[in-house]
Amino acid sequence: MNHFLDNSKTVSLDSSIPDYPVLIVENSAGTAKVALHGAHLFEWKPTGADAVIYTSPDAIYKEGKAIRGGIPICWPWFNAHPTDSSKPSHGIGRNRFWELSGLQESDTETILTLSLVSDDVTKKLWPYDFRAEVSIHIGQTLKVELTTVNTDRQPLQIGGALHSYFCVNRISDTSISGLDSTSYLDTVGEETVRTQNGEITFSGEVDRIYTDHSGDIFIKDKVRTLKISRSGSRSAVIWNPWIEKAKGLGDLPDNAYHDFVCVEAANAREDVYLLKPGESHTLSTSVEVV
Ligand code: TA6
Repeated sequence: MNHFLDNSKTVSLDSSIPDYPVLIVENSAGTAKVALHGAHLFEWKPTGADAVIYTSPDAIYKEGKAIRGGIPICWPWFNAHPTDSSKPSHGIGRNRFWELSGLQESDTETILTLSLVSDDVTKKLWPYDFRAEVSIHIGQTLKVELTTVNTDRQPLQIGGALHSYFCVNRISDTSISGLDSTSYLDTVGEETVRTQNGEITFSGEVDRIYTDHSGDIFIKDKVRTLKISRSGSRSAVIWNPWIEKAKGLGDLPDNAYHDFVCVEAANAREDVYLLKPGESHTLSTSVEVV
């Protein structure tokens, strides 16, 4: 990894957390932090703006536990494994160390590429050969691309989500637009298919999978508007845990539900991809302050 960093002008290595390397990115467009663990971006602050990406002050930074916040790489399945509930929720990618495999940089943008290749550990959880790459573009816009290459001799199914946590000044003053008239699966309580009417507002737990949608989504609070775009995705997840669920998360302060909302570029439920040997799929999300 170090040979990428030896002459870098915008990326440095923070080794202050034992056995948990973090890349610090600083360029003219802003600053960011990316843990090699989970290829997990957990801070992004554009120059002249407040932080866009939320991370819990109680987040845990250790192997095998996803940081609460940032953009967790939920891969190669979303939420529970489709057929085996003993497998980790949200897949294997967010709980493994990835390798820094590429770095491109200019004054205004830094592009980090991190890779994960199948090994004995991954095969115990997901019996396929693969190469996965996360490219993180830190500039005026933040873009994260997750590419899966099927290096196996059999087809494999890819699902997942870029589980992005966004800062809001207060969830009860926040609305989300861009999903009007879109069908969604409401997973709070008994799963129910509903249709979105107007903007999404928050007065309780929200945990929804919007389907057959690929347009831009906007998060508006009293301070600013964030524009979220996606590609390789026809499902989007909107989540806020609200009071009771927040209390049940040990790595999130009880009242922190006020401070974030998740808008996730997903390949959830039926929105999955069957890759033949040699085929690849890229799921991406980008966010900018508008
Ligand atoms: O994306 C929404 C969701 O699936 C919620 O149901 C909730 O479980 C959230 O992800 C967080 O999951 P995690 O495993 O990171 O606690």
